[in-house]
Amino acid sequence: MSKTIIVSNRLPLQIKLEENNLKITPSVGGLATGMKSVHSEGDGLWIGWSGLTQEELTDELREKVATEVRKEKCATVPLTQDDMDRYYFGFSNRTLWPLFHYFMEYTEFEKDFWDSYKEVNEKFAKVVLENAEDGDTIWVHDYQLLLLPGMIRDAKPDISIGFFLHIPFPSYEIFRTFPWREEVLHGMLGADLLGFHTYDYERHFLSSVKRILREDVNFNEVVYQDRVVKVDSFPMGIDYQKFYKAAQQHTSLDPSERSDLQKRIDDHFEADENAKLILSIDRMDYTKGIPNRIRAFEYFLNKYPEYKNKVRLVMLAVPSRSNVPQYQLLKKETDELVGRVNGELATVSWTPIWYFYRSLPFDNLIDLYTSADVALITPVRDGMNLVAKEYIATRVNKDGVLILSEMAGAAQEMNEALLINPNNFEATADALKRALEMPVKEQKKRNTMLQKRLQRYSVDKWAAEFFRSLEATKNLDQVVMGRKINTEIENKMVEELKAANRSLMMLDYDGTLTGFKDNPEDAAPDEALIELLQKLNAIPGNDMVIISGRDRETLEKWFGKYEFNMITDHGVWMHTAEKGWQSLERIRTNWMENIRPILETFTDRTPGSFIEEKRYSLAWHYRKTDPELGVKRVMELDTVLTSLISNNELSVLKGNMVTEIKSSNVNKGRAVSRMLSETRYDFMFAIGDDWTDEYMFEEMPSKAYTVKVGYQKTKARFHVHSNKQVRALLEKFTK
Ligand code: GDG
Repeated sequence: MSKTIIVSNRLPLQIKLEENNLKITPSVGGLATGMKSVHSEGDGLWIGWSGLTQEELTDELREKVATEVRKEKCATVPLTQDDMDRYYFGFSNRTLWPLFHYFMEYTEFEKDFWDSYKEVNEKFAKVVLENAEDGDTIWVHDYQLLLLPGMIRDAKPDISIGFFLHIPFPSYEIFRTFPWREEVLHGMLGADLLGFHTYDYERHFLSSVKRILREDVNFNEVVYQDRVVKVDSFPMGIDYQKFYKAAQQHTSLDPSERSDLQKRIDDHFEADENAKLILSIDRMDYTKGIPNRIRAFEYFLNKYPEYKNKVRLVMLAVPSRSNVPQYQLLKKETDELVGRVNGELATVSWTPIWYFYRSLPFDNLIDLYTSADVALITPVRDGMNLVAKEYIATRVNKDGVLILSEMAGAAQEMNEALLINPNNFEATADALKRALEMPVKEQKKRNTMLQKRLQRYSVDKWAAEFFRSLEATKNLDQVVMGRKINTEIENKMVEELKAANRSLMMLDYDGTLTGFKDNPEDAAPDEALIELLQKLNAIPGNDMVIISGRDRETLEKWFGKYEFNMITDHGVWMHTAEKGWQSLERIRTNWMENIRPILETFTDRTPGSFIEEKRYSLAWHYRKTDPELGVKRVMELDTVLTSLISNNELSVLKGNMVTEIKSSNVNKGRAVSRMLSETRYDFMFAIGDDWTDEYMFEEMPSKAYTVKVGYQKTKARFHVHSNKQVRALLEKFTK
C-alpha cells in the first residue's frame, strides 16, 4: 500500500534524555496537528531530527531512540553537533532566515555553512530514500530542506513530492543577491507542488524562476525539465476547535481552579474598572518587531496619557535560537527597552509592561488569550503568524480586538483586524486607542467574520487541500506528458521509416536542431550536427529539409556545400540539390520602411531587445530582456501593429521570445503543402519548437509524425523535452 512520508527538520516529538532514560512526548504544535490525519493514515511516516545529536547518544541509546520513534510512526535523521552548528544555526538561521525575512544586514553568506546545508539535506534524502517506495507521496516542510525535493527527484524521478514553505519567499531583488540561488531554485523545483502561505510569496518565487532560471511560467505552472511543477498558495490555519474549546472551558472555571497567572491578571482588572490588557506573544525573534512594539506602546502612553495606570502590555517572548548573535543582541535590546519604559512610566501600583521571557504551558497561553482586550501583533515580517489566529479563536464571546501588522501573511486573510504598518508608531498608537475604545458591537461584528473563516479553513483543511492539489498534479503531468515520445513510439517510427520508399523529414533549425544563443548569429551548426544531417540526407528515398525562418544567405553559408534541401525565410525560398534556389512566393518588402521605426522605438524603451533585419521580414527579439517587461512590451507592440496593419498583406508571428512581421502569404505551412502536393510520401516527420512551426504541423496529414520540442500547447501529435533529445531521436533514424 502506498504511504505518505512527511519530512521536516524536527520530528513532532519531544525526546528528552533523563539520566540515560528516554522520555518521549508528542509535540502539540500547529503543524503536528495539521498533519495528524495524514500521518496517522496507513503506514504514514514522519522523518526528521530527534533533537538529540549523535554525540549525545550511545549506540545503545541510538537503537532505543530508533525503536521508540518507530512506535510513533517516525524515523530519525542522525545529525551531529557540527551539523547543528553549521546547517541549522548557520545556514538555516544565519543565512536563509534573515534573507527570506528581508534582513539583508543580518545575512551571512558562508560557503562553509552552505556545504553543511547540502550535506545535511543529503542525509535527509538518504533516510527518505531508505523508506520511500514507488507510489508513495512525500511532503517536505520548510526552509531547512529547500534542496531535498530535488535530491529525492534525482533518485526517484516518478515519486510524488510536495513542498511547503512556512516563511516568506522574498522578492527577486532580495533573492538575486543569494550566491546559491540557482541550486536552491533547482532543489525546490524537484517538487510537483510548491505551497506558500500567500499569493505574494508565490508571485515572488515565480518571478525568481523566470528571471534567474529563465524558465517559462504559465500562470502558476512551470514546465521544469520534463515535469509540470505547480505553484500555489495555501494559507495555513489553526486547530480552531482546540483553542475555542479550551477557551470555553476556561470561562467556566471556578475561581479556585484558576492558575496563578490568571489570578495576577484578575488582580489587574480589579484594581480599576477601566483596566485593560494588551497582549503579545512571539518567539524572541528580530522578525517579530518586539522593540518596535515596545516603542510604539511607549509612544501611545505619552500621546494618550489618560491610559496610564489603566492599560498594561503583557509581552510573552519565547526563547529561541539564543546562540545566534543577533538573537542575543535582540534579547539585550528588549530587556533594556522594557527596563527603560517601566522605569520611566511605572507608578507604585502600575507597571506598564509585564514581560515574560520563557515559554508557558498551553493552559497559561489560554489564560492570556482569553484575558486580553487587545492583541498587538506587530512583526516586521512574518510568513503567516498563527498567534493572531489563535487569539481570535479563543474569543468565545466574540469580543476583543486584533491589531495586526500588514507584514504578516495572516493580514491577507484577516482584513477585519486593525491592520497597521509596524514601523509607523503614530498609526500603531492610534490603532491602540481605537481598539481600546471600539464599541463591543463592532468588535463582535469583526470577530464573527474572522472566526467564520478560521473555523472553515482550519489546519486539517489546509493539509487536506494541499494533498488534494498534490494528487491533481499527477493528472497534470499525464495530460502534458502523456504525449511525450517514448521508446515504443521511437521504435515504431524507425520501423516505418525503414519500410518507406519515400520519406519526408522537415526539421526546424533554431531551438530544434540547436539550442538558442543570445545572439542569433552565434548559432552556427557544430560538427556533430553536420554529420548527423549528412547521414539523414543519405537515407535512400528520404527528403530531408531544413525549414527555417532564417534568411537564405545564412543557411546557404552554413549548409550550401552539403547540398541539403532547405526552405528559408519562413517559406519564401527553397533549395534542392537538383534545382538550386527557387523562389516560392513573390514578396513585397516596401512595408518595412513603415514598420522599422516602430520596432526601433520599442527597442529603445526595452533594454536587451533588438531588431533582426531579414530580407523579407523584421523580427523583434526580447530573449535577453526582463521577462515580465518583454511580455508587456510585446502585448503593446501587438496592439500598435494590429492598428497599423489594416489589410491582410502583413501578419505578425509570435515566436519564442521573438515577434516577427512578414508578408501574409509566407509561412512554413504553405511551403510544406507544396512539397506534399508534389510527392507521395510513405513516412512523414516534422519537428519544431516554435509558434511558426505550428503552420507546418497543421499542413501535415494526420498519420505524419509531428513533434513539438518542449511542452507548450501544440497541434503536433508528440512532444520531446529539449533540443538535446531531438538529436538522440534523429540519431536513431540513421541506424
Ligand atoms: C513559523 C513562521 C508561520 C508561542 N509561545 C508559546 C506557544 N507558542 C505557539 C503559538 C503558535 C506558535 O507557537 C507560534 O507560531 P507563529 O506562526 O506565530 O510563529 P513561528 O514560530 O515563527 O512560525 C510563521 C508558522 O511557521 C507556521 O507556518 O505562521 O510565520 O515564522 O502556535 O501558540 N505555545 C506554548 N507556549 C508558549 O509559550 N504552549
